[in-house]
Amino acid sequence: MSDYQESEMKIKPDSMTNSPSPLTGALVGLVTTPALIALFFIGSQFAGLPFVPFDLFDWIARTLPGDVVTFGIDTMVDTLIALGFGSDLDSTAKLAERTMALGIFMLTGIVFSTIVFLVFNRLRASNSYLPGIIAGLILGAPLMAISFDVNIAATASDALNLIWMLLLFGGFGTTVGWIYNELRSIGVRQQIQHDDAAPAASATALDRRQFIVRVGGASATLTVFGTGVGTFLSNTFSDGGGEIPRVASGDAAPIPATGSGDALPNAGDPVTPAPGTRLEYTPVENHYRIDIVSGGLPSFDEDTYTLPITGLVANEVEWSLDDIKNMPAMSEYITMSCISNRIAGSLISTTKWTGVSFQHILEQLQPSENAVALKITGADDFDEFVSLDLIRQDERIMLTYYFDDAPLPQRNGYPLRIHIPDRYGMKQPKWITKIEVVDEMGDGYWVRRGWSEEARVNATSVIDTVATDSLYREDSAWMVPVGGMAWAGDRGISKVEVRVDGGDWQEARLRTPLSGRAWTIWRYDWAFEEGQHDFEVRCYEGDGTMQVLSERGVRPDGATGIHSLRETLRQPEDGEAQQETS
Ligand SMILES: Nc1nc2c(c(=O)[nH]1)N[C@H]1C(S)=C(S)[C@@H](COP(=O)(O)O)O[C@H]1N2
Ligand SMILES: [Mo]
Repeated sequence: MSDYQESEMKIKPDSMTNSPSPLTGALVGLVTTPALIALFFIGSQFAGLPFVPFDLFDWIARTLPGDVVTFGIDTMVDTLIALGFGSDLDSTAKLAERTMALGIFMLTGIVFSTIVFLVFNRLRASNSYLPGIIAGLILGAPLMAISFDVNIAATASDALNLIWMLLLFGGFGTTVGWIYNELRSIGVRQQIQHDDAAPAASATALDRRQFIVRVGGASATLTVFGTGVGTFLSNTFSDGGGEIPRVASGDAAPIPATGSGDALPNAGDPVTPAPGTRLEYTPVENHYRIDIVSGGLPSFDEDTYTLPITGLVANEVEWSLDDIKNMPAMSEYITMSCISNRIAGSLISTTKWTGVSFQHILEQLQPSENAVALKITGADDFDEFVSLDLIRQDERIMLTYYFDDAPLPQRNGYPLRIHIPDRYGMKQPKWITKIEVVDEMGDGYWVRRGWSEEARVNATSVIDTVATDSLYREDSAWMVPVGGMAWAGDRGISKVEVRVDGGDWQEARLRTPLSGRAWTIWRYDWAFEEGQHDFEVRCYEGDGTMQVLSERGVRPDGATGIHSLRETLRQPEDGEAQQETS
């Protein structure tokens, strides 16, 4: 017998107790998973490969009851805003989803590594790579299935996606297995060097700690590098939009026009927006975006895209984009809002929509007697139902292909989306891939998750600005322009009122809206006194109905309540004031 064999026999019982603990396994998961995420990120940015952390989150969000999901997201949004990470709800909501997605994936990696350590200790796994690879593939199998199920963004081929995921998960398992083996062999080496168990244990702990620190350092380097490279390669994770674009103070603003250069219909209106009011016509790249897609966007080819309309009709069709654009077109200036938009939130925008009336489409389909609704499905499996009765009553419901005189931006639903007047965005699928004519109304994606069935928009009014940098003098009084918007879907706005410090309600001036389906910009110039003041606003719908004043959160029927702002006003020294007049 050699010395080595002798000592191995001797240390065997001790090395059992000296195996790396499951807690060490958790730590290893904590330091290695970021590198795995970074590699997925590089792959998604560089080669259109799937970003599995988002796929996993999408899948969980779809599988869990909606209440749980929205509660989670709402809580996260509140937290992020409280921590000062977001003022703008649109991007904050996305940030919240992504943070959660990465958190869940981190947890998955940590749990995985913990289990690997537990199981390897039990099995007294051999010093080879094989157990690690197998463990990685066991982790990868369900995640790969999920990714194939939900991912609509990966542009690489299925074969490539599969190979990439096998590589990364296999590699991850191998790495964790290798680290386990290294840590155990540190323990064994220490045992050989010291006969006395106690000092050996502490030396082992020290050496192991150093080793994990080194692994962590390598992983951190890879993560930082990977994230940097990925971000450099593409900015597809950015939502555009963000801050609400506003009317500048001072210099005369350029007169806005649509994408094809047409002047807006109210260009000559004498009521001009107060400086700081949101732009009446949202630049299309600033249009808000909300959807269930947390990774890359669905993409389609202009030439090969077709829309199948099937089911209870005399004529099933499969139209190309050209077929649809050759039908009689209609355009309108339209304000759309998300039902999750809080009072004065940024999930509301206005642009010019162009498309074809669903009445015209129905004529061509010839629905059967028993046909009741359209089931419209998007590329992300988001779906909603529209009743045929509603379409027959309202020729404005349209299959939309243009925003701002140009094909829909990818983020806003290219190539096709539906417009339904007076409804929140949740009723209006983007990225339409198919339409089925069915004999029953059903609940759409968010309705199944507890949100409003009707999703009719609530009247809302918002103070965008108390223009403290655009004070001016009128006769002997100092004036401050106050302004914002009011909106009540297609019901219109007949009156907006402002009050200051709880005084009497005063009528604001209204700018002619871009259309009967667009928000109304209002303005109220107030002769102020120095000091701190509270401003409030309320509006009336076209038929004189006052907006709901009581405060209510967004779920399930959309927010209501009064918007208020507190501002401190100070008279400028003579000569300091802007030459602003209304
Ligand atoms: N395919 C699809 N369509 C969708 C959604 C979605 O998640 N997937 N979200 C809806 C919601 S909740 C809103 S508010 C609007 C937002 O449209 P926008 O992103 O163009 O502003 O899209 C609607 N259509
Ligand atoms: Mo929405």
